[in-house]
Amino acid sequence: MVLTREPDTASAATPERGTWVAAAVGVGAGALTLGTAELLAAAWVRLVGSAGVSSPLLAVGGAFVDLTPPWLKDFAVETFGTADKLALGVGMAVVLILLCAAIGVLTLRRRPWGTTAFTLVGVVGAVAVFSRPATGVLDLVPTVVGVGLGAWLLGRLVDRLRAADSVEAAWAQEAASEGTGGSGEANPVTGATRRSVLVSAGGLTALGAVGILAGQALATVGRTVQRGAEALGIPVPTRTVSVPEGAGSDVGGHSAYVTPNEDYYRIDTALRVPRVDAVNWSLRVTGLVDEEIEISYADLMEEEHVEALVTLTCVSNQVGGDLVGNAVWQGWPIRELLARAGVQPEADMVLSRSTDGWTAGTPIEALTDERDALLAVAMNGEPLPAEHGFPVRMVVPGLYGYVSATKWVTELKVTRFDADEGYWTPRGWAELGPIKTASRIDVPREGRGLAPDADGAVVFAGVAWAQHRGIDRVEVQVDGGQWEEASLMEEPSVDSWRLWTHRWVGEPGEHSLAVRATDGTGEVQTDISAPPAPDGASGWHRVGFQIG
Ligand SMILES: Nc1nc2c(c(=O)[nH]1)N[C@H]1C(S)=C(S)[C@@H](COP(=O)(O)O)O[C@H]1N2
Ligand SMILES: [Mo]
Repeated sequence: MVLTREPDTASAATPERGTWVAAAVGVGAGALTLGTAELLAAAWVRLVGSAGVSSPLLAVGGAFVDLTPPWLKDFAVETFGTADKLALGVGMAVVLILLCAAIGVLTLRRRPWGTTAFTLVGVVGAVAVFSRPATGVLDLVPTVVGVGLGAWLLGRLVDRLRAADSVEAAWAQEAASEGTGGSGEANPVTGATRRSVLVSAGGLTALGAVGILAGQALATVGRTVQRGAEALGIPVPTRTVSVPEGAGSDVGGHSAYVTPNEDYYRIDTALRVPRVDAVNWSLRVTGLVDEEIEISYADLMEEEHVEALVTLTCVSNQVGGDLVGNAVWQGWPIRELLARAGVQPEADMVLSRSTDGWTAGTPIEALTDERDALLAVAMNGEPLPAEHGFPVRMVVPGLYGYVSATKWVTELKVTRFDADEGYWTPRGWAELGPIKTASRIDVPREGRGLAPDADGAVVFAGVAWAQHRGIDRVEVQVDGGQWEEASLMEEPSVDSWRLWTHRWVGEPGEHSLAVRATDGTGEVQTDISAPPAPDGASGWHRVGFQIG
């Protein structure tokens, strides 16, 4: 029996079909690699107790997020909003599947090149793991084991495919000369058929997928984060806030004055929400201080807490966007902690760091002046939700989140702007991030109709914010006409947003509406349009709507 391939005499479809099977083999080997690595990584965290990232998927995703240029971050937030992490996951899956398929085909054509390429992709994963904060050599084990297993399987399955291919080619040749069919039988030496190889590849893909999913589930499930908050109890604040009835309106579609925790926007670079145990948490104050200090969660619970109404805003928020939310925060003023450590006169910045290595650079005045810059432990009367920074985060009125609102905070380094920089600064965002005066139309929504009441009137409604300066006036303009002053709801805090409404009588048909605010210093919101990067979007929010 002739077992060498003769592509010219065999049927033309033969090599092409082998190519598809090889692609499937590549995908199967890749899936099994990741399944093994992700499962091992989940177990690894518990076995070794490493604080680093040993999951290659998380590491590559995290490295990608860290390397994302500002225009791409902007595009992602604009296009996917807070689903940007899901979009990243889907994008990574597509790229990996195509890459593995290509490597499978390469292995069929040039075996050593293919397995080398596979290993190289694994090396990229290992480098990503090693680049993550708090990662050590031991964290490489899951990736190395996964890649080793995957590369071996890839080689083996491609060998079986080649054996099956050559015997099928031989049969095709026989069939061509004898005029009878003979395909589908097993290679007498290895027992391999294309079908059996394909089935193996499918099995590996399924097994790998299960491993990946189980790994993710295992890494997040069953880790109680509220431990400590419950054990130690959050103290009653010495100064509480009460939200007056008149801060909100009953206009349908109008933002609630206080944003419920479950509706609060979430923005961070963490691909997996850090699960920090309050009992083991501590915060260190380091750098340009008289004495470095460290406090535990229990220490923090013994201090005098205050409540404050503060609206957080993301610098990535577009004009009219929803990356903004208002909450009652409870915590201990940061200035008291800094005073205890003793800030040296040359310091002008605090670099706050979270468990996952993310940092923010905040001007020291914002943390030491009279404003309610807090080490917050509760949000709207509940311990911080994990995704909003449990057990402790920073909340600083007047500054965008990227320069101030560090979640899962564990270190405050007192330093200087000429010596240190926060996470986003080298990535194209401004060093300083004061929040720009902004206003938004909630009602009507773009393109919607408004039904006039018996008097032919409709009601517009929205929010305006200029944290720590306050909002003094909101005006609306219909169809480019006169600016009309809107009614302002009560303003319990200059650090939070202010709701507004406006009653308007107009003709049925198409209209356009614009809004602008004036802050507490008398400055009118600019109509000069700016994109979010580098220091926050500006311009008036406009919507088109119909009456009737
Ligand atoms: N640890 C950590 N804290 C972080 C971030 C982050 O990526 N990591 N992002 C900041 C940004 S850009 C914003 S806008 C706020 C958002 O806070 P929220 O998710 O509670 O709304 O968190 C800030 N704190
Ligand atoms: Mo942000």
